[in-house]
Amino acid sequence: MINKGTGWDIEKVRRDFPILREQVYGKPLTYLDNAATTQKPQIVIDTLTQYYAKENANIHRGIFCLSEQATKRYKSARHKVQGFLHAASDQEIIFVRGTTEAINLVAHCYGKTFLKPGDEVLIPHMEHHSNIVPWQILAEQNGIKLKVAPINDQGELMMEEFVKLLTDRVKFVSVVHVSNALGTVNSVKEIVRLAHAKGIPVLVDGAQAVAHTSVDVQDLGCDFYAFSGHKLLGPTGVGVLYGRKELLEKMPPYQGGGDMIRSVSFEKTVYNDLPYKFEAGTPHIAGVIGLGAAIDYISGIGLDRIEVHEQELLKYGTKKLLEVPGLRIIGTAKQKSAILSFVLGEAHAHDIGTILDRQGIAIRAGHHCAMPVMQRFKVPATTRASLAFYNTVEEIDRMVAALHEVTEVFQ
Ligand code: 7TS
Repeated sequence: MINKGTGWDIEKVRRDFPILREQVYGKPLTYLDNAATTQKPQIVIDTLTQYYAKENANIHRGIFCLSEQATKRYKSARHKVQGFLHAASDQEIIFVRGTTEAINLVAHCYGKTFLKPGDEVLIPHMEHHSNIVPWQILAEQNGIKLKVAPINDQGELMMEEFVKLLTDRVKFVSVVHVSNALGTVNSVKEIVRLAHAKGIPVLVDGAQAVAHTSVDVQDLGCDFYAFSGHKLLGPTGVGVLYGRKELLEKMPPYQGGGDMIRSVSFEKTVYNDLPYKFEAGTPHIAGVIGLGAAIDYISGIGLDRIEVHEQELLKYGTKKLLEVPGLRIIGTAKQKSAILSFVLGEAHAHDIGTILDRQGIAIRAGHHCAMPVMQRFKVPATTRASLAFYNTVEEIDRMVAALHEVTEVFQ
């Protein structure tokens, strides 16, 4: 069926994802846990298989054909990421294991070098643990202070409070683009503008953004941007840290080893140029090439169309969920991505998850690695459906019907 808003045939799109044809307990798989990880299109799976079956060689070192080819493909993937993020240079694209490693890299290399005891790092209350704990480790080791900007009952960052907290002691701001627990889309451009007016660098955690909206790091103006390949239809174990060249050049390396050096002697080691300075050792070559294929695929579908489709699903899903007796949505920001977090009467999220699982419906139950968000909303956990462009209205109907059954069980 052709969707009027997006002009695409959803069934055709779904055929690109072999796992969507799978059954669970004899029921069609209804995959609604895309914030945890997205499914992979056939072209990404084929790219990985092809690489290992026909092209496998280490990069940057062999003078033989396969190694040169692998090096070329690795480089080409970096170029694709540069285009995807609209970065000024591919030297600003560092391949890492994922968002978590990217943030840890910045906390370690930038934080340990440029932040002094008493300096403050400001984050919103809605952050994933991976944008909290690295700063707490830095606080323990370097004596910096972590400051938290409050969120309102809709799950939006309270901008007036944020501005008040942005004092002269704040030397770094780290903020999620899209909250994985609430779906809130932060006004990142405005946050960057406010911080930069005071000379404060900003890191953006883009883990939940890149597969759902188009990102232009130069337009946002941010200094660092982090994301994971596996949440963007790509393989696990690979991700990206974008960093402004000027800052990356000033930062010391993250890890030492092969590839990150130009020359080594026991007296003096000279580090390599960007981006290699931050890529010690053999990288996840297949993963990077697979991520390149994922970027080609998603760009072919078009993030503008993806956004239209997902916003339609969000609107529909919100309306249908609110028809379930006793259901309360946690996270009702005006600017919201297609994430539906909710609590349902007295039913525990894990029980809901188990009941839905028996119907082949994969959703997440728990704190979503955002325990402070649960504390803010005074709930132990939420049930969360997180949507992707290959999800359908029928899948939402299936989930909602199962939730009606849950309410009957718990009455
Ligand atoms: N930041 C955000 C906003 C996230 O949602 C996640 C993962 C991460 C960072 C960490 O990404 P990783 O790839 O390095 O692990 N979020 C989730 C989730 O919502 N459910 O499972 C993982």
